Amino acid sequence: DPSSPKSPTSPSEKSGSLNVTKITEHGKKVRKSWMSSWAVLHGSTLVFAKGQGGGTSWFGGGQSKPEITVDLRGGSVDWASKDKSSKKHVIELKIRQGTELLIQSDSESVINDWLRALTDTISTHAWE
Ligand code: I3S
Repeated sequence: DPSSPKSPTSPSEKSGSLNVTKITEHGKKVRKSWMSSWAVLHGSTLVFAKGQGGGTSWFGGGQSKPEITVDLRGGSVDWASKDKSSKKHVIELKIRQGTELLIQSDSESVINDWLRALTDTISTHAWE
């Protein structure tokens, strides 16, 4: 749609391996369940699909949902405070409807790139 205010060179197209868990749903704290996932950012939609990439075995993940889809519009993202997780390189993503996720990678450059992409995406879609 050429009349769309969205730039065709939007930064919000990205994919890669990330670890993810919900920590809050509908404003209520939920039990952490880290999931090794393949994350795909497309427009303002971010999808975490289970079981592709990562390959680390320390997540358990037996009770994980196979997929998490989030709408980033109106959300916020920043580094997670230390009390949210003992892991390194953790991002906290707050989205609509009282949902909070933690996103983690063992790679500092990977997580830096994701923080930049998510920050850019949220500001790009701020007026929708
Ligand atoms: O915030 P918590 O409760 O320390 O999070 C840990 C738990 O989710 C733990 O699972 P159990 O529900 O079996 O205790 C996970 O194995 C840990 O990874 C969680 O802590 P980290 O610091 O890794 O996010």
